Amino acid sequence: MSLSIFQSAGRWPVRLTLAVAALTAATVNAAALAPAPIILDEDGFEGVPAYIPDWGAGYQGVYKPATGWKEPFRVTLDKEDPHSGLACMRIAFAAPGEGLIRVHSSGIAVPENLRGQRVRVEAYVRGQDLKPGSVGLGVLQKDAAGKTLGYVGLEPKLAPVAAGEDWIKITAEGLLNAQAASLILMFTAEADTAPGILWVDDILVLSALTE
Ligand SMILES: [Ca+2]
Repeated sequence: MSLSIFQSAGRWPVRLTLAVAALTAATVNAAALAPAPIILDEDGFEGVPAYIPDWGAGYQGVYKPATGWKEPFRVTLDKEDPHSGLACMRIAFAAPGEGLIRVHSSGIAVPENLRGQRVRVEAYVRGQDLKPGSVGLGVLQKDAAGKTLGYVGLEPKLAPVAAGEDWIKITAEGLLNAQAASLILMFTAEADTAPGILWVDDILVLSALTE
């Protein structure tokens, strides 16, 4: 079997053989420059009871578990139309407020060898009645002592949420601070975006050594 493949390959025109060889070399180079990403965290909001234990939320300087808020927003687990599995997170901006609303994950550890390297956060979102540009996903960094090091890319809305009603993937990507020992995923919303709803599912946090 392998002999016949080898024989037929031997009959390929020289130009085609060279093209295949060049393509193979390019693929190998790309693989060398982009090591396989390492999964730091995943969250599909599955297997969670009637609440979302690990997410918190803040408004006007008050931070508490995400499900502890009733006004001006409400965070729940939603089983109506998740991107995958049986559930997703739903953030309903019920009444207009002032300033910013922040709904955030718990801390995600960054191993020492990945600090200062690239990070990529992927999430699936859909929205209803959200003002364009009013909500975005950012990645807040903290050092080993818990001190805030600021957002990746200095941007609280590194991945803006489009206002569409279909599930779409958003990606927040950038270089980590060399001291970043943990990350917090933060959905930041203008409090005056209400009324509107944001759904979130299938979050993936990836890191990769960049040489
Ligand atoms: Ca899910």
